[in-house]
Order: sequence, then C-alpha cells, then structure tokens
Amino acid sequence: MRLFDMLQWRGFVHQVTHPELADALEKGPMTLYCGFDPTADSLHIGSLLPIMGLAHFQRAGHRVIALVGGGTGLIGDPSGKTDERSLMTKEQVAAYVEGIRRQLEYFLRFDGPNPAIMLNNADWLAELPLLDFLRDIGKHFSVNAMLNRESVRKRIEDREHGISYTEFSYSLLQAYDYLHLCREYECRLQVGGSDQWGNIVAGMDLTRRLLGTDTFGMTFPLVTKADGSKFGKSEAGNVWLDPERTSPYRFYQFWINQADADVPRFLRFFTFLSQKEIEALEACIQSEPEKRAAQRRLAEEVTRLVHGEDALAGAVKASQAVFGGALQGLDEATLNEVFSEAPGTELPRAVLAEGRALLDVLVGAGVFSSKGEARRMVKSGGLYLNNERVDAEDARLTEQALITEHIAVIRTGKKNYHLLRFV
Ligand code: 383
Repeated sequence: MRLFDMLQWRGFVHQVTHPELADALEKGPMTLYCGFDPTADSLHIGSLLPIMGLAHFQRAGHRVIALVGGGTGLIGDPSGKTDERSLMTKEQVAAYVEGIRRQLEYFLRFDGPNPAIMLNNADWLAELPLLDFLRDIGKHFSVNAMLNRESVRKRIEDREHGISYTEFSYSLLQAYDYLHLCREYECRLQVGGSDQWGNIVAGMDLTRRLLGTDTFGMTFPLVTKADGSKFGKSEAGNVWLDPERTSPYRFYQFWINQADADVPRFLRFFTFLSQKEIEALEACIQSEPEKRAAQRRLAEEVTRLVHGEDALAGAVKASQAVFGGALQGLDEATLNEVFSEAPGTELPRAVLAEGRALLDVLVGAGVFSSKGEARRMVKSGGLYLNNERVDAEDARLTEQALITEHIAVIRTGKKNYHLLRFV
C-alpha cells in the first residue's frame, strides 16, 4: 500500500494542499516537519496523533524534522484559542523545551539509517533583526488576509478577549520557519493538526514568493469521541505523556475505558498494528463486545509505546488488583490510585507493634459494625488481607500485614475494599 493510502486508511488525512502529494511521496525520500510549542513541560495525548504521523513517515523512509518551538513558544499561537495567553518567562520556555525534546526523542528514531532531526526554532528566530524581518518578511503578508483568518477573526469580533499584536504576528514566525527549513533542509512538507492549516499555508505562500519553491501541507484531524465528549481528558484532567503527571496505570485505564464505537479509530491512530490485526479486533468488538479484547489490546499497545514494557506490566497488574489480583510489588502511589475510591482509615503504627486482633481493629475502623458480623465474614471465607483470604478468626495484625510501607488492603466479598494506613 502507498504511504498516503495507508495514512488515509488510518484516518490521518484531514486536508492536503495538493492531491499530488500521494505520488510525490512515492518518488523518493521527502523531508517534512511538524512543530511542537513548549507550552508545558510535557506533551499530552493531543500531540500523540502528529507524533504517530511523523513516525509513519519515518518508517516509510522519509526524513522527519521534529521542531520544538523555543522561539514561537515565547509568542503563543492564537490558532484554536479563544483567549490571549499570558506570556511565559524565557526561563520557563527553555525548561519546557527540554521536557518536550526528551519526549520527542523517545518516539522517533534519531540514530541508525534515516535518523530524524530535532531542531529548535529559537536558534534562528531569536536572532532575527527586527527591521529586516518587517521589510523582507512582513511585506509579503496582507493584514487584510490575516484578519480574515478564523483564529484571528473570532478574537476580533469578540471585544472582550481581543488579540494582541504579539499573537497576531505568530503566523509570520511559523511561516518563516517553513521558509528556513525549505532553504536549509530542503523541507517540502509541513504537517500538523487541523488547527495549523492557516499557519502551514502561510509558510507555503512565503516560500513560493521568496524561493520560488512549491511545497506541500497536510493536516491531521482533530481526535473526537463518538459520544461528543472531549478526547484526551480523564476525570483527573488532561492525559499527559509524562508518567509523573499521568501515571502509567491511569494512562492504561484511560485507553481501556474507551467506548466500542471509538476503539476502531483509536487502534488506527495510536498503534502500529497492521490492517489485518485491527480488522480482527474490530470483529471481536462485534462478536464478543463483553470481552473488551480490543480495548485491552489498544491500552496495551499505547501504554507500551509511551511508557515501555515494564510500566505496562505494572499498569496491567495494578488494573487486576481491584479484581482480586496479587498486590505484591505495587508501590504506595499506585495502590492509592487503584483504590482511590475505597474508604480508608488511619491508624497509629503502635497497633502493629502490639499485634492487636485483626477483627477488633476492623470493627474499630468501621469495616464491620460488630465482632459477630466480622466473625461470620471470616467463616464464610469473605475476608481478605492484601487479596489473600483470612481463615483464622483470631488473626493478629502485625508489620507482616503491610503490603507497602504504610498500607494494608482489606477486602470483604468480591470488591469492597478498605485501606488501613499506618502512620
Ligand atoms: C511552531 C513552529 C512551527 C510549526 C509549528 C509550531 C507549533 C504550532 C502549534 N502546535 C500545537 C502545539 O504546539 O501551536 N504553532 O501545542 C499542536 N501541535 C501538534 C499538532 C496540534 C497542535 O504541537 O494540532 C496538536 O499537536 O499540530 O495544536 O514552525
């Protein structure tokens, strides 16, 4: 299958400036780029689609440039934003550049044959002489046309929010990047989300005027969910690629909870599984939806891709914990996440040292309303400590009961958990 047809099958193609791009990509390696502004120290799953897009181009033998906007990040892209952003300090932007750069390095291959190239546009934008820029670049931009762009027009019509000259000039900088990359790296294609169409076309116009070179542009769709809710948010907020911000467990859960109607599209977008494998998983959604095999595979593939094999294993294990799976090896932060909805009780560590009777402690903690109730639960085999059945009514609570430094996990019946935290 041609690269373009594969991208189309996967749903990556929202708009292209020229239908000839499909053939041009077959003629030999093409250099392309996508930019990421350092607006935070981590990318989130909104950036995952363009990253996957770049990875497909690289796998097909094209030369990929990942550009971090250390320069443009100082200005702020108004595209798709209803509010003026507050300016970040230069130190903040420089720190975020490093975070984003590290993440991009993880997803693309920067060694071996056909390595990707990482660039920071601060390297050329920061030194641009103002007067030359206004004369040589600014002259090619019509304010009339710029005012007609949706991202600008919306902000002008809305007097409350408005747009500063700073953000208004953003697209000139992105256009200048394309010109620069075309000149220095023979870059012929810029890709980005659908919100980037205007900026991409602005760069193509400038490049044609100043270099006489024709270039291409292509946008990816906005990822949406079938039920109309916003993609990329969980109850806990944005889903980030940084494990410090969104743990691999939560990340895995985000994917496993996707609706049947969304999974086929997400498998195409966010995994490298083949058409055959994806179609087989789609058949499973039809024939045995209750098994959620497609969700599980999606969650596995994306978590492995973003966090690696070990973190995936940890996330799977944590996900099984609520269903009675083994708890050994899960750390405290993970346990707290897994059982975030379960009630908990704080107890002094002395309780452990004294070796108090487990059932008394559980009555004290409100797990049972009476000792009699507690006994009956043990007799019926329904009391678990760290997901292991408690058989003795006179069991004592000691340091051995802890599964992590502070926590012992109590379960009654199939799924009622209660955390004892010893402080
Ligand atoms: C900067 C300089 C360039 C080319 C692009 C840029 C960044 C661009 C932008 N992109 C978004 C961002 O950084 O603001 N002006 O947050 C997002 N992208 C990608 C994709 C997306 C866009 O990083 O649609 C989602 O992730 O294009 O919103 O020379």
